Amino acid sequence: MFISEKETIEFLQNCDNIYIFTHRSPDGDCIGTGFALHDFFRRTGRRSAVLCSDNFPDKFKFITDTENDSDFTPEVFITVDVADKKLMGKYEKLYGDKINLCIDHHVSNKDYAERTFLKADDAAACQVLYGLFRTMGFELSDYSAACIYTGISTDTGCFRYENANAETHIIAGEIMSSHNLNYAEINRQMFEIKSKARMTLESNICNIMEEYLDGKLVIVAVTADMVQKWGIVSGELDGVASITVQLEGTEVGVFVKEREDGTFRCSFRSAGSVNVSEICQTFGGGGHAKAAGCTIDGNIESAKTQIIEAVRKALT
Ligand SMILES: [Mn+2]
Repeated sequence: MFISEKETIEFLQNCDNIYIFTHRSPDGDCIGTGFALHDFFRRTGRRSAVLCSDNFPDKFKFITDTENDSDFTPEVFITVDVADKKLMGKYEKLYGDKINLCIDHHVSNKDYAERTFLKADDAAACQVLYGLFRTMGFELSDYSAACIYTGISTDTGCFRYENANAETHIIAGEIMSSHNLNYAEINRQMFEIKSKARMTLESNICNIMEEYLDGKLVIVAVTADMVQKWGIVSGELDGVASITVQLEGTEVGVFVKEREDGTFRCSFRSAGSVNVSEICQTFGGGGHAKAAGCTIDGNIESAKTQIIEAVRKALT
């Protein structure tokens, strides 16, 4: 059930012993929201822990290197930036049907939780959480300011995407003016620093780029064999999807990655007017108009054929 800001604040102010879940393949937004919420609970005398199906990538250490409370029996379950309980990964089975509150900004949110606070116009779940804190009059710590800023910056591609609207910039400005925040260093860590392995990976990615539909569609498909041959470890492919729409003339880019279970994780990006969330929904996924994802079964060739057909339809 979708609930109001007031109801959400009441809930947040009155719960205790909380598990906060991010989505699998965690990004800056779910990590930032999860830990900023954890910081809120901690500073208001409650116990909570942030849980994720996958490990947090090293570059978020400045956020994730904080103590989770332990030794408590969870009573309340909250998801952040999780549009679909499937995205809870290994935690879905145990907790997927028990979520008391979901805080999200995905228009495709499945309304799987008991209560959902959704602001689909917000650029990031971190922006949603910031709005709640602001209404509550809760003052961020420097730490949670860094969490929130990181989530907003990463979900907007460093304030470059269309979702970075005036309100998003105003919020970033508020955070910057009232906190000791090393935003330049955060953005350098998030967007510029690359390992040698990453540089090599990006050149490999460019080499396997395939163009379809007169160059309007680019597919980059990384199979399990390539993952092994290139020595890719978890998290290293984050952000690769955006490379698929960098080539001149591309309208839709799809980054396909074979998972260990043989299914394909497909990340769609749109550089033009195609709504890739709609395409992904036909495959049981979802997301945003310009960035969305889904899972496709079968073999790599049939996955590509399905993608090409779906994009061809969307382009006409
Ligand atoms: Mn997000």
